Amino acid sequence: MPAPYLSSDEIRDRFSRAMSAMYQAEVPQYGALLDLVERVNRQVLEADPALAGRLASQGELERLDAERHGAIRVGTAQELAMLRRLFAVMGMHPVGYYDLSEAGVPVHSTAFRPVDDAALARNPFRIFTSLLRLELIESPALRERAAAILAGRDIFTPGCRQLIELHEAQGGLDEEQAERFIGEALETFRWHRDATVDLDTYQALHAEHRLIADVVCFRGPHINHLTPRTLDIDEVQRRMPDAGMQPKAVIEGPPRRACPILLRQTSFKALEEGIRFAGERQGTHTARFGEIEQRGMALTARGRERYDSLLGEARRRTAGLDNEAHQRVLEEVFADFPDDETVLRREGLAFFHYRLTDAGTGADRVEGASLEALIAQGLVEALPLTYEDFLPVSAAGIFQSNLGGGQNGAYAGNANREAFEQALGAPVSDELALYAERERASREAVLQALGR
Ligand code: OOG
Ligand code: NI
Repeated sequence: MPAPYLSSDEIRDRFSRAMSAMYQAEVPQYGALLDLVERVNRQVLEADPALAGRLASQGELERLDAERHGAIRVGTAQELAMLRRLFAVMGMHPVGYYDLSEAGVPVHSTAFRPVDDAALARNPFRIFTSLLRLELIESPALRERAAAILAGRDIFTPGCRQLIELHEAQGGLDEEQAERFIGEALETFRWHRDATVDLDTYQALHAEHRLIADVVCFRGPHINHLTPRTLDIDEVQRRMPDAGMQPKAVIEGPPRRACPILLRQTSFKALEEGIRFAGERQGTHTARFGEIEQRGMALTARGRERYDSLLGEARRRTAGLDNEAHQRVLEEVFADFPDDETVLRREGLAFFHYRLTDAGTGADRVEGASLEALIAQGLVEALPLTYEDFLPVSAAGIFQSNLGGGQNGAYAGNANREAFEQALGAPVSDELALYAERERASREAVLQALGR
């Protein structure tokens, strides 16, 4: 009998742990961030037994500090398309299109992530993946130089390519193959102290944009950060300096709220690291950092529109403010956004998962009652769906805090989802449609269970 295949969830789970171990060994300060997050999470749970109970009942406690995402940047369509096949082995599929040119960064991006309820519950690990847009480089000579350097590298090991093909051919990987795949795939994300170019070339590309140098001058798309989940992002931000980390100036995203929405993020700034360049002259490169995130509920198109407009209003008033003042302005502006689960649901601002309560599970058929009535009767409960994606304005803030503030307004207005999908070799899923479908399926299931 052939050996059974591992589930893609299992492979993703093992891969994310292996990636975490590799990154902690490569960037000791990231290990210090994990320790700080762990301490703060423990204190939050001690101070809030109700929260601890809720997380325990959702099976969240064991893997609280496990990474929720990482990020890489690649240089060519071929690299991106192969990554799509690599991530598919782990049940991670491209969701969403993010145009960062608007924020002065010459990339566009997607998130490779699990999509269904069970896979997300098992391990929601995702990778924010950006494709460099050489076409936005103004100088034809520099553009051609960069393209030629990229054409000369292969970011995948031969073993990795073989195992991806094997997975596609047989529909899975057994234990031994999966372990080999994880080891080979990890090589793509490893840091290389040796640049593939000399310092002059690096500096010429860096002068156009640091990100271009980061993508073009190395053998592979080193993982540039990993991001654990914190239960109190404000506290971790406050304590970072004492733990020897320099936090970015402000926490990105919405303010602290009773009903958290979307995603709040902050990071410690990228470290300057010594690089061995070809030739005599040597130098450094600044790319790798550590980030933390706190996720809230996914918003509907209507909720998101409100969020974007309030965030825009707040940003007109927060330029140059420190984090405390920044958060105060956000809180003031977001006072207009409902902060009550029932209101958010009734006004169609957020997505929910419906499930039977214990009373609902034991109940007889209920004729003709609306979902609202079933909730009022205590037979059905609505739990907010967690936001699983990213926020372009926040992502731009993270990019910029690690790029020495360098910006280029000339890149703006260049969204090109079609070109991205063509490079990827597949369409990206619409994140809102995914949440809507999960909500719809849960609503159907409870209505059907109650015999309507
Ligand atoms: C990705 C920055 C975006 C996030 O969490 O929004 C990101 C990068 O720097 O490559 O990771
Ligand atoms: Ni990130």
